Amino acid sequence: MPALARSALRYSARHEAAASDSFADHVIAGLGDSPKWLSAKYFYDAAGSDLFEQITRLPEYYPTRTELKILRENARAMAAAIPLAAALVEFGAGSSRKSRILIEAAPQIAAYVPVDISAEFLAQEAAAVRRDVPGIAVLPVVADFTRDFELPPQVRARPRVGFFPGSTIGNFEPEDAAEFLRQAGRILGAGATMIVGVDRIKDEAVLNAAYDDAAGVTARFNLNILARMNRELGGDFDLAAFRHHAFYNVAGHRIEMHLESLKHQTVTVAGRTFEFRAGETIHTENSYKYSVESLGALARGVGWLPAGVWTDADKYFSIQAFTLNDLIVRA
Ligand code: AVI
Repeated sequence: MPALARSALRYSARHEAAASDSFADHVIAGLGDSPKWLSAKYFYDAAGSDLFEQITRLPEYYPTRTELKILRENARAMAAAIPLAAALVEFGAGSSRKSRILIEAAPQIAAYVPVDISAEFLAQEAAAVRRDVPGIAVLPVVADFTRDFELPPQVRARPRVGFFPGSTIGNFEPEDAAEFLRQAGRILGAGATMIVGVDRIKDEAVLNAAYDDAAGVTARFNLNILARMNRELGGDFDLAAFRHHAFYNVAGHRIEMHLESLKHQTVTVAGRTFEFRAGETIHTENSYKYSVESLGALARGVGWLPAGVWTDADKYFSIQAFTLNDLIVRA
């Protein structure tokens, strides 16, 4: 299951404020709005998480394999940005696959702190890292990493390095991404470093293909949210009456994913009835793309100063390091 699956990732603070934490309330708020929307976090039930794993292996979906390649090829240089006896704090621990590349290249990392909302998944990952990397203190924290949480007391005296791979930051609205980075600075504290993986702005055709693959896996991933509403909220969505629509919004620097109603129809879900015009869409996801400069500017605005950039030959993806400007944080 991907990191995003288990974290209570918000589609946007505005949308979050419109709905409570329950799926039913969220659906009622999102489908009752105009234009209609649903939070991307609801993609990731068991079926959706499995489909996302399939997406990461698609020929068109370059982000996962490109980030792994950048990590493998530059792990030593990244290790140089990690202080002696540091604690590596991973926001949304994923499968720890990416952290392990850093941990292997940087034996000075003394503690690994994966932060995730799923206690069961965290315990499994923590046990695996303890088994494979003797000598490292593994200190999992069960928390929603998009909200405030406390680091374990054992790492407070250590230099702290945050790690947020996977371009998950791109699924936040930019103001929420800035708020996340500001909060990460507060949690990690004075002297911290932050390493962020992010998808870059690139040729529209490459982006469009990555989110509308020939095998139709991303379409199934998007449509699964309708199936999930049918399963969990007594919905009667006819999946054949909607189509996956993904496109790069050039001015907004983001991929938008929508589900488009193919006809005029009425759907019942969560005990309510919603009308769809032919061609009307439910906006299900934004995936923002950043240049090195635009992520740098966003981070700088909340106190993080650029400290390193690693990328691939095609300039498709970047991993960027930042250090905390303690003066701004204390102000
Ligand atoms: C998890 N996240 C970074 C993915 C992305 O690329 O925005 C989710 C995704 N949506 C469609 N394909 C992949």
